[in-house]
Parts: sequence; C-alpha cells; structure tokens
Amino acid sequence: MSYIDKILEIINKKDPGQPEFLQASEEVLDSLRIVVDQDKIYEKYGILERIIEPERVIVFRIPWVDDAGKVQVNRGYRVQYNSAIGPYKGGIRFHPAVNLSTMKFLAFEQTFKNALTGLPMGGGKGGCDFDSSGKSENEIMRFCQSMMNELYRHLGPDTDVPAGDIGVGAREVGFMYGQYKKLVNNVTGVFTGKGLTWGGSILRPEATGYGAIYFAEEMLKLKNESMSGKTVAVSGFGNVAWGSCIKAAALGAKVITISGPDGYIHDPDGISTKEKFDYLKEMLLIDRNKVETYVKKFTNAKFFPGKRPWEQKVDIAIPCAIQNELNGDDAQKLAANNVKVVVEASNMGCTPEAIKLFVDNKIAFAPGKAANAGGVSTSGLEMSQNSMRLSWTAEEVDVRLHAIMCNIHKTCVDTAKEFGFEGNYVIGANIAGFKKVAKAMIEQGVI
Ligand code: 2IT
Repeated sequence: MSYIDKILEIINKKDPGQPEFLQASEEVLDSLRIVVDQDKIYEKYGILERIIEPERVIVFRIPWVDDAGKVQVNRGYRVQYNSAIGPYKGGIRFHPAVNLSTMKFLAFEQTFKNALTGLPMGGGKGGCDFDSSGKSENEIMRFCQSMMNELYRHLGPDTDVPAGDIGVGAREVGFMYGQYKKLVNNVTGVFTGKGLTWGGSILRPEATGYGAIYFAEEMLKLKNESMSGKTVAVSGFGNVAWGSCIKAAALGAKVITISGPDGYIHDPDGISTKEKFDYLKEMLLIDRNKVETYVKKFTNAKFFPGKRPWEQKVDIAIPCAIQNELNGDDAQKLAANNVKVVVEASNMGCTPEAIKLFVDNKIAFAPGKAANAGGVSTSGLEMSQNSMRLSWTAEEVDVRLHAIMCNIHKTCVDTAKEFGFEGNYVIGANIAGFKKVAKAMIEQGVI
C-alpha cells in the first residue's frame, strides 16, 4: 500500500464523522502522491501522519445571558493546527454550521494557505455555532466577551493570532480584542482585522476580494486576456463579495450577481458603483440572511429565490460565500456557458465533483488556499505594522498585497509544471504549501 493510501486509511478510520475535514485532507493528500513517491524523506520523518493531526484542539463552553435574561450556551473551538512556520494564524467564524469537522478542515487549509503567502504564519482556525442574526449589539458584545474569557489564555502575538471570518467583522473583532486586552493587560495586537484607530491595517476588509481579483487577473494574463470587459458571477454579499465587486469594477470588469441563503440577484447594470458597494454593507446590517433586500433599492436587478448564481452566463465565477456552495451540476452549467476562469474566494467553495469537471474540461480553476490568501496576507502585514508600531498607507498595503498574490500565482504555476501537471492550480498550490511546511517540520525534529 502506498504511503498516501496508508494515511487515507488512518484519517477515514479515525474521523469518519468529519466529512468536511476528510474532503479537504483527501484533496491535499491526492495531490501529494507524486511528491512522497519521489522523495522518501517525508515517510521517513512521519510527515503526513503528523501534518494531518492538529497540534492542539481547544473545545469550550461559551455561556452568556440574552436580553430577556435567559442563559444561553454555545460551543467554542480553536484548532491550533500547525506552528512549523510561525504562530497559529486564522480567523474566527460565527455560524450555526460550525462544528469540529468544519473547524479542522478550515485550520488544515489555512496551514497550506499561510505557507503560500511567504509570510511566517502557522495555521489555525476558531469559531462557534453562534448565529448573530437577530441578536442585539449588547448580546453580541456579551457573547464575544464570554468567548474571550476562555480563549484569551490560548492566544498571544507569538502564539496564536485570530482574525475575522464568516459572521465576524470589525465589530466582533473589537469586542473580542477589547476583552482580551482587559484580561491580559497588554496591547500586543493579538487580533488582525482591528479598527483603524487601534492598530488595524488599511485595506484588511477589502483584501480577500482584492486578492481574488488580482489572482483572476494573473490567470487571465496566462491566456493573453485581461479583466477588462469581462462579466463576473459572485456569490455571497459579505466582505469578500464586496471587495471583489470593488476591484473587478476598478479593472473594468462587471460583477452581475451576488447571493444569499434566500437566492441570488442578477443586476444587468453591474455592481459597479460606490452607491452599490456601500449598500452591500448596509444590507448585512438589515438582514445578513437576505439578499433580496437589494432589488428594493436597485429596481433594474432581478431576484431569483432559492437559486444559485452559477446558472448565469459569465466569463468568470467567484464563489465568495461558504464551503461546498458550487457543486457538479453548477459546474456543468458554468462549463456549458463557456466560463473561462473559476476562482475560489470562499474556503473549499467547490465540491470535488465540480473541481474534477473544471480540470477535465481544462477550465482554469484556482483553489481557495491560493486565491483567497489575500486576506490572511494582509493580516500578516498588519502584524508587521503592529510590531514596528507603524501604519502604512492604503497604497503601500495594496502594492504588497498585489505582489504577494502575483507571487502565489507564479508559485502554483511553476510547481504544477515542475511535477508534470501544467495548468493544475490545485496540485501546484497543495505541493508548494506542503513542501514548505514539511521542510520546517523536518528541520525542527519530531515534536
Ligand atoms: O480564511 C481566511 O483566510 C480568513 N478568514 C482570514 C484569516 C486571517 O487570519 O486573516
């Protein structure tokens, strides 16, 4: 039995109830076959056995009192996956679907993503099954404080540095950071995505979307094309979709869809004006589960209840919402409409069936761990600025973000080519991320 098959057997036996974790790790392991066959050093040092096991998983109770005076309890997680190349780094997600499987898959993906950024950050992820929709600001604050009352002891600027993710924006980061600061009595900027007056980096909110569009632009350049004049389907209407709309418009492309749990919007005029960008933010506050709100303000747009945007004819598709939001049937529709480029801005946004269809049909497909790394890269830049006690301008941050995304793109392309899979960004990203983490693990001994 090959080394990879042995590891696949181990994870399936140990964690059969963790479908998202199995999906993410099977994809990575499958990409690594050629690497571990060629070089036995990985087997000799038990790298795969170690890399699939988180260094530490913290699961804890989050009790809080709602506005009616009733005690509520949520379950919190922090998965400290791998610290071979730097402190654990990764967001905190508030979403009803958070469980150990989703936390582990996200922290696993984050480990390779962070390696690809070229910055010294290990992989981690946290979250809880808290649904902030319908909660008052006071409830959200009390919840964040209770979460920190436990989590603070596991964090630190050189240990573990969280950030936002789905359901966690600047407001929630503020409440969690405030409580952390009070408990530890220091202001080492242990979160990223902080407010601009207290150590946050300009452009962090925009960074994931900007980075995904920069990545798409690099993919198009390889086909001697550009973003200019392209139509784009985006899903979601949160932070990542918002940043993607802004940068796409700046490069002359037109985002014509956004979506929510209730359906999707088609806006033939494009989500391309400042008024529309600003309204996306407002919509999150009105009801983060309803994208339909958009058509009340922009009446040229049409709402398709219960549907996904992938049925529209577009040049570029960018899933920006949540894992497994684009399946084999959706991929078939995009392919039939001659989509040129698919860029995962959400983590594991596409199912394995969708990815296989793109690869088989030679449709350029960028996995999230490469294409959405702009967010965490800008977090890395925020950490650098905090350490130096400096604040860079938006232009300075943007220049660095752009350079990082171009570099990740080049790394994926070159690595795929080196191993005989030219044009396969999944294999390129997985091998390049793995090799960096594995090298650090080998050099640091069996720990
Ligand atoms: O999935 C991700 O890369 C994030 N949620 C951002 C993590 C970070 O530390 O900025």
